[in-house]
Amino acid sequence: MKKIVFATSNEHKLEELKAICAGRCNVEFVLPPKGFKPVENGVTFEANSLKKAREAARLSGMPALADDSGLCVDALNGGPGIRSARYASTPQKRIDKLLDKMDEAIDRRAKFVCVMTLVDENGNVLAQKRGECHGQIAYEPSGTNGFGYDPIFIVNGTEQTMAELSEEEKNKISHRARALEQMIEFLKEFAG
Ligand code: ITT
Repeated sequence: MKKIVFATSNEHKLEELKAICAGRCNVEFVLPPKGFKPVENGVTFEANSLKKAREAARLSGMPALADDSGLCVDALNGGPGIRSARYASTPQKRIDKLLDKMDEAIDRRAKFVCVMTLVDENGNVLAQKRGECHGQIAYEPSGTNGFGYDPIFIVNGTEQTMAELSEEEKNKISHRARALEQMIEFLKEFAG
C-alpha cells in the first residue's frame, strides 16, 4: 500500500474519502503531521486546495491529497463559498446564519463544490479535479447523517436533504465523490 497524506483536519472528510476509495485503489491515507496549519488565503477552491496539499507535502515529505470544499448559494452571490468553514463559530450557528439570510429568498438554488488536489512529495501538481452537487436550500434543517450544511441542502432529483441520505447514497452523488471519481485513476496510477 502506498501512503498519501490526506491534508485535512476534518475527520468527516477522511471518513468519506476512505469509504469512497475502499477496495478501488491501493492507497493508505494518513493524517498530516502535528503543526499542519495551512494558510487558506486563496480566493478560489482551487487555490486553497493546492495550498493545503503543498503544506502537507512540505511538512511530511510525502505525496499529499487535499480537499477544499464549500456551499455556494445563488441568492448569496455564491457565498459562503470558500468561507463555508468560517461562516460562524459552530456548525449549528453556520446553519442558523444561512437560514436567517435566506429568510426572504425565493431563489433557493445552491451547490456543494469540492476541489481535490494531488501533489507529489515536492509539491508538484499531479492532478486537480472539481466535483459539484446541485440542490436547493431547505427552509429548515432535517436529517442527522453527514456533517456541516448537509441538513439544509436538498439534493436535486430527490426530496431529501443530504443529511437524510444514507452514507452510501451520499458517497455516490456528493461533490466529494464526483471529484474523487475523476481523481481515482491518478491515485491508481500513482499507487501502481
Ligand atoms: P480542512 O480545511 O482541514 O480540510 P475544513 O472543514 O476547514 O477542513 P474547508 O476549508 O474545505 O474544510 O471547508 C469546508 C466546509 O464546507 C466544511 O467545514 C463544511 O462546513 C462545508 N462542507 C464541505 N463539504 C461538505 C459536505 O459534504 N457536507 C456538508 N458541508 C460540507
